[in-house]
Amino acid sequence: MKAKWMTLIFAVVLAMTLAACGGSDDAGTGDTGTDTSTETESAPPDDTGGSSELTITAPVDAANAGFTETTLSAPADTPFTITFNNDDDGIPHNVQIFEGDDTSATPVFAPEGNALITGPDTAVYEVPALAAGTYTYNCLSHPTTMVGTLTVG
Ligand SMILES: [Cu+2]
Repeated sequence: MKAKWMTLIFAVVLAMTLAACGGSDDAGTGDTGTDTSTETESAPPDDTGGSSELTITAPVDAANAGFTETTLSAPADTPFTITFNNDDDGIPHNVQIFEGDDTSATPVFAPEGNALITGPDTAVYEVPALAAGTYTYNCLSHPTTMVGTLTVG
């Protein structure tokens, strides 16, 4: 009998704890109004300078739909990674990067051996440091439809 009570009390305390953590929007739990700094969500890095861990996704029908991300930014003079998610079942894609918008030039980054990955699959590309500027990225197999702009700065 005592054990059952303990279990019940524990369950109630647990439920209250979870409820307390759950939402910041339901007032009336007796908290004082001084809402100083309840939840400081880890802010994602904003556009200034860009992230050194980029993600590019090829969705289903990417050959027509293009990449999910068509504009990205990365820090200048700093190596960064691109996690490339190919969600396009059975279709090979990749990501290569060109300086400016001349995609007929030699890419400043291309996967080793110009490798394509067939979805569903993920590749992590290690991109060397790039100088500040505007770059274009595309897919080797679908260079006109799968294209985006990378701002490095
Ligand atoms: Cu492609």
